[in-house]
Amino acid sequence: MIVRKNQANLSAAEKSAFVNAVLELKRRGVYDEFVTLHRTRFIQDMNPAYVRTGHNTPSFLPWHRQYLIAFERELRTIDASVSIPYWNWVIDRSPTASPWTPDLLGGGGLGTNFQVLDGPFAYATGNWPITVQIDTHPFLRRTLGGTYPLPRQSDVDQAMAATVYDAPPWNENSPNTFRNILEGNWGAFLHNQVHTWVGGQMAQPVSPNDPVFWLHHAFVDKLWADWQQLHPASPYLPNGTTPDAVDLNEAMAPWDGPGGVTPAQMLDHTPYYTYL
Ligand code: CU1
Ligand code: CU1
Repeated sequence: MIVRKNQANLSAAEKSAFVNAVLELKRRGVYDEFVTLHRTRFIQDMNPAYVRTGHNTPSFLPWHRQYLIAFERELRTIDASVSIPYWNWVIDRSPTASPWTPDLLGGGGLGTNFQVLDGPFAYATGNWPITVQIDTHPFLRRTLGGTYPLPRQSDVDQAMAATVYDAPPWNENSPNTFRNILEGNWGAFLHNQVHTWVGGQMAQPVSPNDPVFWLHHAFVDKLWADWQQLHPASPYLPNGTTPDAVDLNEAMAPWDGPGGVTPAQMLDHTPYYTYL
């Protein structure tokens, strides 16, 4: 059974196992395939010619759940002891404490380019060139702290108090729905705000270039699981044949070929992993 742990509680051996598996996927080119997949998805999600599947849409949560499961599977082909840790940004708010330490993700960016200079993902190590880009910086960048603070418990509570999963118009304007509050478009500013707080590549469609992406989304995913427990009678919506949104039993691009992945298949995470 795969158990995802709080990054703040990882042992030195668990940290290095995670880091080493990530670096090996990068070396093999697999990591950048994941970055490309996310960039393509994000750009298509912003293009009205496509049905949104990953962002500003109900399937934001199941889409990223499947994306993390696929990435975790790859990590475990390198080291079967590894799982994706989660970063509880409500509690672990310091830009100079874990996960921003040299034994895990390295620290914030420095200088006019906000280049990350320490830890396993610093450019000088030669192990972490940014090759899937939006801008032309070949190195990992972070502007930890940004303009707005990380979300607080009261923000999370606002999402947890929502009683419906999602509602028309099924996008960034859906009023007071769990998905839209957690995604960060309504009321409290949660998931999106964390991307902005980290800054650099994390604030771009190529956000998985920063390995904190996985830790951030594992926590977002955990909050979804927590909300499901609190609201067992509130189903995934929409569940019909809604245009411009992925319904419960429709497959989510790019996993919409044979054996495609639907939100219905993603509602229960426990066959895949649990949270500690
Ligand atoms: Cu995303
Ligand atoms: Cu995200």
